[in-house]
Amino acid sequence: MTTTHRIAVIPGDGIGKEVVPEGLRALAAAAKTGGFGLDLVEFDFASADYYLEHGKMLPDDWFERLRDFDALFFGAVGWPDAVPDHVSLWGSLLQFRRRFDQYVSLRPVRLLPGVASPLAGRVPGDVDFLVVRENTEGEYSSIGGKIFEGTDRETVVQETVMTRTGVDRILKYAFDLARARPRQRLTSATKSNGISISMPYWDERVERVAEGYPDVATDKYHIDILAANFVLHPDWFDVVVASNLFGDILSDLGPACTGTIGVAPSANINPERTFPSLFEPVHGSAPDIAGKGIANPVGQIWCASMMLEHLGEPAAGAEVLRAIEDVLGRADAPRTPDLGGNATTADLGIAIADAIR
Ligand code: GGG
Repeated sequence: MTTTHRIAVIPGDGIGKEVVPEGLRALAAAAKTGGFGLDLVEFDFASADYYLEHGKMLPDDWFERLRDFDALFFGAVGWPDAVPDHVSLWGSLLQFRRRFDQYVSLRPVRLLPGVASPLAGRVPGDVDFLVVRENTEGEYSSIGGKIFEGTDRETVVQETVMTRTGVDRILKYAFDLARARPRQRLTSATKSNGISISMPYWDERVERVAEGYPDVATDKYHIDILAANFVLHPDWFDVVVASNLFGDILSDLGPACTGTIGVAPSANINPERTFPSLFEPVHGSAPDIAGKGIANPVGQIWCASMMLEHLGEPAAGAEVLRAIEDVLGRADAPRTPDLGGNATTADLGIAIADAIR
């Protein structure tokens, strides 16, 4: 009997609406050759258009409507001309991550063939690591407030939240990943010299959890020098675990070092599979290039690969990634402007879908 995967498709804003169709094109090709079915249902919420019509980013029953899908395939959110950024993010993506307990944000950083990297002399294979970002707490809290607004004494406070459960579970996920990889290295991002309560606590939990993984070589760097080392020595890293904010920054910096953030995927994972996981490119809605049809679809297509692996279709997932590498490695590949060419989003998306066997 053919397995059919039920996927909720949420294009969102800006270039999300342009790259999601290319991700779906690759998924359809992978389903055809892989012999499985896809039941796709598209939703218009989590977008500025929806907000302008309804005064909110999501319908009241979004949780019930999405919870029984096998996965969520998401584009990008944010359209600052229409919705303040913190309203669009907190009103959509952060709700999904929290209510569906997608506490792992997994973000691969890899030098791809045919993608010119600013890292002189490095070739594919030299840079291949994973950023594991804590995804439900940390610096992304809405706890805090303002007092004396509009006066000279105006004061703003916002809390960071680290729970033992939240910190330990992301660390264990990262250590398990590191243990399963050939290099068995884990790097922790900290800033315990300046952030004097939450970050020493993070370090303490890293040390405690590491006791259960004597086979994994563990080190830590303050976030400032770690960012510098992403640029100077990206080949040092294997699995990098970070709090919500540090992980967000590092997972944009990593792909930028490998040439373009346009190729970077991410998986927001609920490891227990109680709820659906969500797959979205690292990039945002990119209002500066939206509507021009020139966005790089590779990040979204790579998300399709990660989603297939998560859905129990590892061969199909690997085939989608192979097709990406095959096409980008060709001298005559269609290249979007961020890759140094003048191809359209669809040109590149079609070439990759056609390469899926
Ligand atoms: N596809 C990713 C996206 O829409 N990102 C918008 C954004 O601002 N994300 C911040 C975050 O990932 O926490």
